[in-house]
Amino acid sequence: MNTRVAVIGAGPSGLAQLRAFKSAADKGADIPEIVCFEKQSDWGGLWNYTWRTGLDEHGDPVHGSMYRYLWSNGPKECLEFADYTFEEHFGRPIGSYPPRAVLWDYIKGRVEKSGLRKWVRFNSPVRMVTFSDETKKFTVTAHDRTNDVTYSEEFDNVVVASGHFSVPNVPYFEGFSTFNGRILHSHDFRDAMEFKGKDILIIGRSYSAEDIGSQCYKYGAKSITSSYRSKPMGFKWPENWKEVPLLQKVVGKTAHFKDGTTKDVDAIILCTGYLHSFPFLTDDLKLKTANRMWPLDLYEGVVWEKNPKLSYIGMQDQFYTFNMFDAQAWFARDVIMGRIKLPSAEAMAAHGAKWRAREKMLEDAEQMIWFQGDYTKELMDQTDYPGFDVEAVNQTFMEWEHHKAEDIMSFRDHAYRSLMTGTMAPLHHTPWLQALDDSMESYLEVKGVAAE
Ligand code: FAD
Ligand code: NA0
Repeated sequence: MNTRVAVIGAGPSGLAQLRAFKSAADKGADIPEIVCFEKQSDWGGLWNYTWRTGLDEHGDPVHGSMYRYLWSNGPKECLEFADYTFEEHFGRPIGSYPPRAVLWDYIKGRVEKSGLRKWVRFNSPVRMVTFSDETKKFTVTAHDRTNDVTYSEEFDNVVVASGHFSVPNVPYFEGFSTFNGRILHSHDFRDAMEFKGKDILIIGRSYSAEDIGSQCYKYGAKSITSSYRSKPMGFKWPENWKEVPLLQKVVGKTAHFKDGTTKDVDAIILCTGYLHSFPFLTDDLKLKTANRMWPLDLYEGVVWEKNPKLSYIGMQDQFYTFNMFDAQAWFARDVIMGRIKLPSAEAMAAHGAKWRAREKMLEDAEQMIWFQGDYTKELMDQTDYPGFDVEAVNQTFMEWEHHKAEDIMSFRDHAYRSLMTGTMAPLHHTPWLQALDDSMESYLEVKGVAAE
């Protein structure tokens, strides 16, 4: 094909896009030339851990939001690639809640096997993307950080896969500027050991709040107070963890809450979510949305309706992750290659409006999971992505939810069956609360024998 496609970002979403094109090529299709621009020096997106906070080695904002000791927050069976299983990668079944390093290895394994590294330009943040109505082409301007050269190239299509859990949403509370302790956003949280023996205040009630609080508990924080805006998380917390209504102000080290209670704290961790941010896109190309299940203006959650030569992968709030990104990438590929014909602009908008109407009716996490499962299935039905049993994945998510409700500190001690291979995962050798080493070597250790 005499066309060029730019993919922005080599995280799970961008790599899904590369794999989608490679899979078509492997089946004999004539594919476009693919150039993937990646800001970091390696691939894997958030799963590529960095100790840095603030600015990276080049002075650009650090992308990474992941921290040490992070273990998957959902069963790996729910995110497994349909075309590259955990068993294929590790050569045997492994536990259901792998730590970050293990998942990073898995993500990399698929693209390394496919020989896709040559498609990626590392250390290359995209600075600007414009579209010409005249030539119907995009101009992508990137910064080659290795040689410190900024250059522009033309592309027929652009796929934005730059993630949306990187630019922190940082609210202000009265007294922050005179607080006698540390205030940080979860984006800058790296090591729970820092908070050993400390009284911690967490603002927020979602996954970062739950998991960073749990980390701090696990690694010896003296107390955890989590402060919610809308409603409590409602898990059965350990005795030194209290949920309180929203913070009103801090005076010195004392936090004051909406119910009139107070607590002296050493550090405040803002687990207040992230902003969708695309500083490299002009307004006509820019997705503007909160973190939600159905952002508008994307046909099938993927194609930019105002200019279908542009696609976005992974922009939804996520229960489904890696295999949903795959389903999206296969869809984007087939639109780009002309295999899927898009309906009229009106029909695309009406289709999105229908999903949005259903999204508005969603009342809890379980309904959101079924919603996202149906969406993923709708995408898979339109391409040759090797489909999987979405209903069975949903059921696994349901079990996960129930295990969390039973005991938030031990839900990771359960194991589930692969919906791709049918194999039951083994129970991990050490309960999560006692497993302080999050290395891949430790996780893959079998009965005291180190993995090769
Ligand atoms: P990212 O992983 O963010 O990757 C985006 C890539 O784009 C990065 O490599 C970045 O460097 C690059 N990029 C950004 N801007 C530019 C630019 N201008 N030019 C070039 N490159 C650029 N999901 C799960 O399934 N299980 C989990 O346990 C889990 N844990 C999580 C924990 C945390 C703390 C966070 C924040 C998220 C977690 N997630 C988890 C969700 C996560 O969003 C997905 O797993 C996944 O990383 C999303 O992939 P992505 O490629 O869309 O985005
Ligand atoms: P996340 O928890 O970072 O997960 C991102 C939260 O912020 C909501 O609870 C919201 O409250 C709260 N909030 C926002 N503004 C606020 C304000 N002004 N005052 C008080 N509270 C405020 O972000 P969100 O968007 O889910 O929640 C924002 C992603 O990271 C998720 O995909 C998650 O899966 C992933 N993650 C995974 C892990 C692990 O796997 C760990 C951390 C994060 P409200 O009241 O609106 O709900 C281990």
